[in-house]
Amino acid sequence: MKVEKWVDECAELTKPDNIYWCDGSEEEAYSLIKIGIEKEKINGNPVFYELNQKKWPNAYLHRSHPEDVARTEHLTYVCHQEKETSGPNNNWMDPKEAKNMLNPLFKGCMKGRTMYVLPYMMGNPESPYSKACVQLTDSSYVAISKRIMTRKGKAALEKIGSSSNFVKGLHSTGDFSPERRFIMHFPDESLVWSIGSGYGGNALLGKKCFSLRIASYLGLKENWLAEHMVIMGIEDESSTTYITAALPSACGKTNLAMLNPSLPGYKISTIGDDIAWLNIGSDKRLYAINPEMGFFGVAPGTSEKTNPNMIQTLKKGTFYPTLFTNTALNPKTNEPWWDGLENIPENLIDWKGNPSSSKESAHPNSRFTVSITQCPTLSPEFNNPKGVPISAIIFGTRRSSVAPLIYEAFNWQNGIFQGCGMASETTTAATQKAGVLRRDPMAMWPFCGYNMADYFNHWLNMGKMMENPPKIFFVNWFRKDEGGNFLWPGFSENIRVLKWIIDRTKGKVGAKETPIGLIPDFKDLDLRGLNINEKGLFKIDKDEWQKELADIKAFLTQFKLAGWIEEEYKALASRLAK
Ligand code: SAT
Ligand code: MN
Repeated sequence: MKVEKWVDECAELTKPDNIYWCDGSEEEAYSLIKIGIEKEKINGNPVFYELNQKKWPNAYLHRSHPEDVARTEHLTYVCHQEKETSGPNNNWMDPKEAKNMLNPLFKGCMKGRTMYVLPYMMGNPESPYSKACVQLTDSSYVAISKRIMTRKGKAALEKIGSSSNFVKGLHSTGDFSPERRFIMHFPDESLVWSIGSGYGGNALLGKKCFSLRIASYLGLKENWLAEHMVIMGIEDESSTTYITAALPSACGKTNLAMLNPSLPGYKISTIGDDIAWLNIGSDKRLYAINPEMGFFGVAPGTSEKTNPNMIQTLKKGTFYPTLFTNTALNPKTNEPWWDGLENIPENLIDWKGNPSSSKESAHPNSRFTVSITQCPTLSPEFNNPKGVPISAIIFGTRRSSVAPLIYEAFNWQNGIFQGCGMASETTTAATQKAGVLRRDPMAMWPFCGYNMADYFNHWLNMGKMMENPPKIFFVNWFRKDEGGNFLWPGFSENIRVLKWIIDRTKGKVGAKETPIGLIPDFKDLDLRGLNINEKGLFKIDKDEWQKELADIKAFLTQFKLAGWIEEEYKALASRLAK
């Protein structure tokens, strides 16, 4: 269906007062901000507040509806024709039934409001891997966020032309009620319907909904991968090595993507902090592009110390606005505040708009939305249509015990198997209890748009299609000692771990074999100047790992698994039994 016809149909259903086609221009961004400041309301309050423009140029504060602060995984559905195709990892509803259920919610939901038509590209329009999309929304916050996070504007419409080949997203904030909130994916139609939330992952439909859930399914059919990954370059004295790293939400991907190396002689370049599309090039190597144009990162903990490059990015101020969502506000200076910035001011306004003096006055999942073009470490390869060649893949978890700081898989198949069983402690990025261990294969549990049993095989097959598949590594920055203190300093010191990874990809250093994989010889891991308990960081506790084995088994048995997974499982069990 052509764009205009689809827009008309959606307008017929939702009945907006006006329809506004966005062109992605600078003036348009200002006029949308103005609408958000002066006209549109959420819960009776303005959508945007202007912040101190001297200190935070072009920055605005947004307070969400208080019940709309994170992804809602229990209200997110992937509606393939068959339940089996969605798998045990997704909520499922028959597509017809889903539309019948949502139709009454969308009916007339934009009365008295404006429908913004947002044409946008995921990826450089010049890239064979990019995709053209159109999102409809009744939220100025979403319209502006998409300008920051995607390549919004005419290029997408030009790309689409008169074809019906584009990704469709219909979004309304509805009445914000979690009772009437649904994020519904229809992969067969490359279509998303989302209602009841304005939160990033629920409402910016180019992000998790398309670039991961729907794109992962396209990837299965077209031999590529859509992954929840950082893409970065690490330059040493001889060359730049590109890697990707998958970590669950709110586990430090943004900090990693632009880390400030503590070791001399290293330089980081940033390509992406959340999503990687991985394709096999004509030379049979793996290449990564970041389909996004911005960062949607967690504010609390972001500081001069943990991520100076992000503070610079946020303060740069160009014609892209910068949004702060649900941070606290220092009313005296009209600046955003969260734990991590300079000392706590005497008086604060918390994320809900109430006076506060607490360190927790920003919501733990409060976020910034900022253009990647403002990042001082942005890679010159960011716009390369081919992407960058990947030498190593990292799977990272947040675990206070069990998982060592770093280890390397024995080979591709072994690495994919261990990726399938990986687990991480939950965070506030989704409305769930935080700190609970859950299995999160490749950090994709909430984002894989089809049956994960098929996803595991797809990963294996991708390896077979490459000539020299990247080496696979596992990291855990979050291990703690008996006293509950982190064993690893993290942040800029993570370069020490990345250095080992690069040295391994270049064949410069050996490794020690353990039952779970290869760990560094301590002489090869540069820990100079740190006071580190290596034994604690690398301990592989037999009892803990026996329990881990049982947990992995219990998790994997919900899938119909191919033989290679069982083989790898048995081999791991027997190595651990020795
Ligand atoms: O889902 S978001 O993209 O809003 C943030 C995250 O959970 O990774
Ligand atoms: Mn994410």
